[in-house]
Amino acid sequence: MKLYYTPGACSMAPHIVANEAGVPVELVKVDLRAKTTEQGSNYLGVNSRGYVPALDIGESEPLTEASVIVQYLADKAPEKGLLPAAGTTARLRVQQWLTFIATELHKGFSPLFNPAFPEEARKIVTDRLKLRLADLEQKLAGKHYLTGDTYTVADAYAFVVLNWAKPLKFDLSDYPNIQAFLGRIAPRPAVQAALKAEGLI
Ligand SMILES: N[C@@H](CCC(=O)N[C@@H](CS)C(=O)NCC(=O)O)C(=O)O
Repeated sequence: MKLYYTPGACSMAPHIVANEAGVPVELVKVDLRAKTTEQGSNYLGVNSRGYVPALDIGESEPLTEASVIVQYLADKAPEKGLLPAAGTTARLRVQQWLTFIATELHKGFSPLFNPAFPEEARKIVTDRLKLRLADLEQKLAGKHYLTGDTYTVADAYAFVVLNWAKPLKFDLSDYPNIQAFLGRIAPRPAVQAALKAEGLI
């Protein structure tokens, strides 16, 4: 299975989950500006939306959307416990977090990477993001991971997105629970292997 990724992007969430699940993926690096793969082919031919991640699952259309790809990969190795079984409330809780991360955190942080994003808008987006982070901070109190004591695909996705605070110089010092959460996930071998493979450490 080919996983189309860009170093440090949200595609690192499925990369980490593939490592955690022990599902082998062939990494294909994408240049998001040029919309080309490292082999020089047109990435728009893979994903017409031009964004990563995309996972080639042997069908005519690749699987897209980080929050969905991580579930697909986790379901390949249910014994790893990265995602509760379908039909359970526990699974819905993980999906609730995945949607929160995708729509509130991921899309909250991503415009801040755009140097052309106007300063006024930057403040509005940052203020909203801080509200979400304050809520997350509370929800993490007394917990190891988002849903409790068990590490799931949602934690991997949250780790990747919250880690963007570093390159964005977004101060997380008001959020000690979030910092501790990141500190718990970073040393995981699957995370370290993904960071290494993407050339980030
Ligand atoms: N809805 C997609 C969004 C993915 C996304 O925003 N990917 C970013 C990298 S983190 C990207 O490829 N941006 C380049 C672009 O949109 O052209 C998802 O949830 O996976």
